[in-house]
Amino acid sequence: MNEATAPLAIKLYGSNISYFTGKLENYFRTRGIPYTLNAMQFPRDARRIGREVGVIQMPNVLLGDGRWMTDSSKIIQWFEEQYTPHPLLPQDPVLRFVCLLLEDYADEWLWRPAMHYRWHYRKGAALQSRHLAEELAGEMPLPGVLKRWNLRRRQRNYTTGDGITRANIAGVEGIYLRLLATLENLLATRDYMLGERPSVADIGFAGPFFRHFALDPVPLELMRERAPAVLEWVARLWNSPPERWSTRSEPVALPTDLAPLLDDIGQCYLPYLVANAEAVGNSQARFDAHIDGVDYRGALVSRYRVWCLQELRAQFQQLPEDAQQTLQALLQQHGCWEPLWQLSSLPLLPGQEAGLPFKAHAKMLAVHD
Ligand SMILES: N[C@@H](CCC(=O)N[C@@H](CS)C(=O)NCC(=O)O)C(=O)O
Repeated sequence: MNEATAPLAIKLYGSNISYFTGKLENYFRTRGIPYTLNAMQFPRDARRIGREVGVIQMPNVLLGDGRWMTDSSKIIQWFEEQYTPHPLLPQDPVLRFVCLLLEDYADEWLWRPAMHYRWHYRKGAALQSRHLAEELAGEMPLPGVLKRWNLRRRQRNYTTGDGITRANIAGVEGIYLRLLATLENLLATRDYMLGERPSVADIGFAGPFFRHFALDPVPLELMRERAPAVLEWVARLWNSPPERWSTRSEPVALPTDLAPLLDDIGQCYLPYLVANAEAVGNSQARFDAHIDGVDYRGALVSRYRVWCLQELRAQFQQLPEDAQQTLQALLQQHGCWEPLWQLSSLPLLPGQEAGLPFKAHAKMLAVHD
């Protein structure tokens, strides 16, 4: 597909403060793909879209030909394959895999500090519960105060329900503070994470950064104080149509200053994915995990994240042998190799991902009861 035959009239359904809606908006803008954002109304749109795609989550895309899509990562991969100009996945197979790994880490591991900062602190929770009540639940015949209260209560699934307790708050916030230092270091010297062109790695990080850390009062203040280059990158990415970057050269090698991110993936994110998959395999609803000195207690299991681990393995296995060898050495160097393959089999639901991005399995929500 080229520009002339691109599925125009793309409608995006979601919220203008949602993590994954923000990720996909950054993708469409950076790729130069026109879309309109529609606030997904509850319960009207949510029920209808849920019937179309199999789960109620956001964002969802309605293509000009009437097809519905869900899951930001698979939607992005679909557009990367279908819509050729100005790709955001590098040609080089090693860089491509690292991009997908960074995207997945941003989607699933940075979700926890992002939810924590939004819903734990009264400042953020009051502001954003009011925003969501007005944006998405305007048609619900309930008093505003009740809508806001319900929202704040429900979003605790994403904080206390995700294993965050008083005892580990410092650990959760440490993830963000370390990340700010790492990103400040690399974005002070270049425009985007891999170099002078944006990639799917930047898009992945836009979920937590554009829609949470640079929007919610507590993490925004920390970013303003400690990481002005990161704040500048958040805005730059939002204003990065292809004309801005498409004549610049693609990165040819992985920048060495990404090392702390890969170390964090090896030390924290992949061990968490392994603990989650073990818990799903044992039919647990919740699990405890000790990750990098931090105890998470009673975190809800996620079927979706079992599939994330499988997806990383599958992406690796599809690569040519020489790229696999180079990657294996890199992943070993950062402690990612062992947890990636630690479990001999993964407790996947049959056909869990087969229908994406057009149909999702009902149990594929990022975090569920
Ligand atoms: N893997 C999905 C995750 C989507 C997701 O979890 N979106 C959140 C909002 S940012 C959601 O709709 N959660 C369901 C809920 O809160 O009930 C994606 O990449 O699109």
